[in-house]
Amino acid sequence: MANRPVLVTGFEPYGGRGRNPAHEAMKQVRGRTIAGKEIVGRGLPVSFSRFPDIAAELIEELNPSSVISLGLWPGESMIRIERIGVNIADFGIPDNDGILAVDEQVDSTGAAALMSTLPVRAIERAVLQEGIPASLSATAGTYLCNICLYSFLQAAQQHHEPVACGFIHVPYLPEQVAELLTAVRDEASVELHQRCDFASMDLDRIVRAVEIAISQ
Ligand code: PCA
Repeated sequence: MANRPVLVTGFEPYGGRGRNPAHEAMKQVRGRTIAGKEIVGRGLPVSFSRFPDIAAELIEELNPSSVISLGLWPGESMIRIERIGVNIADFGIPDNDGILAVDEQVDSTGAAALMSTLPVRAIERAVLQEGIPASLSATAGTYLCNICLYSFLQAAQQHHEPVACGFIHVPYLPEQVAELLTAVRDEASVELHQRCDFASMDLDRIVRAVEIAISQ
C-alpha cells in the first residue's frame, strides 16, 4: 500500500494584511519529503462558508496520515500548539467573504469540543529542544483557525482510516511588525505601549518548527 502523505494547510492572508506567515510556511514545506513522509500543502480560504466541507473533502481526496494546519495568531510570541477546537464561531472581525459570525456554532449537532490528535506534548518538547520558543495552548480562539481545527477533527472521525489532526498558531513575521510599528507611528493615535501585538518570529524558525512537528 502506498505511503499516506502528511497534509499541511496554511491560511491565506486576512484582516487587511498582505501576508500570512502560515501560508508562507506551508509553501516552504509542500512537495518535500520530511522524516520519510511526503508533504502535501494546501492554502485555505478564510471563509466560514467553506467549512466544514473543505476539511472533509481534503481528507477524502488525499487520505493523509495526519493533518497539521497553520494559522497566524497576531501578537503571539511563540509557536503555539493548540490542544482543543471548540464548537463556537464568534468573530472579532469579518472573514474574507465579509461574514461576521456572532454566537454561532461550527456544527449545530457536533460535540462541544474536540481534542487535537497530534502528539502535542512531544511536539512542544521537540521544538523547545531546538531552541525555538513554543507552548501548548488551550484556546485556538473562535475564528477560522478554531473552525479549521474542529472541522478536520470531525472529518477525521468519519474517515475510514485514522487521521491525526491538529493546529499550530504562529507569530507575525518581523517584517510585518516593522510595518505595524511604522503605521502606529504615522497614525500617532495610540501610544506604542498600548499595543501588545508586536511579537514576531522569522520564517526560517517557523518552518523549522513545522518540520519538527511533522517529524514527531
Ligand atoms: N488566523 C486566524 C484565521 C486565519 C489565520 O491565519 C485565526 O487565528 O483564526
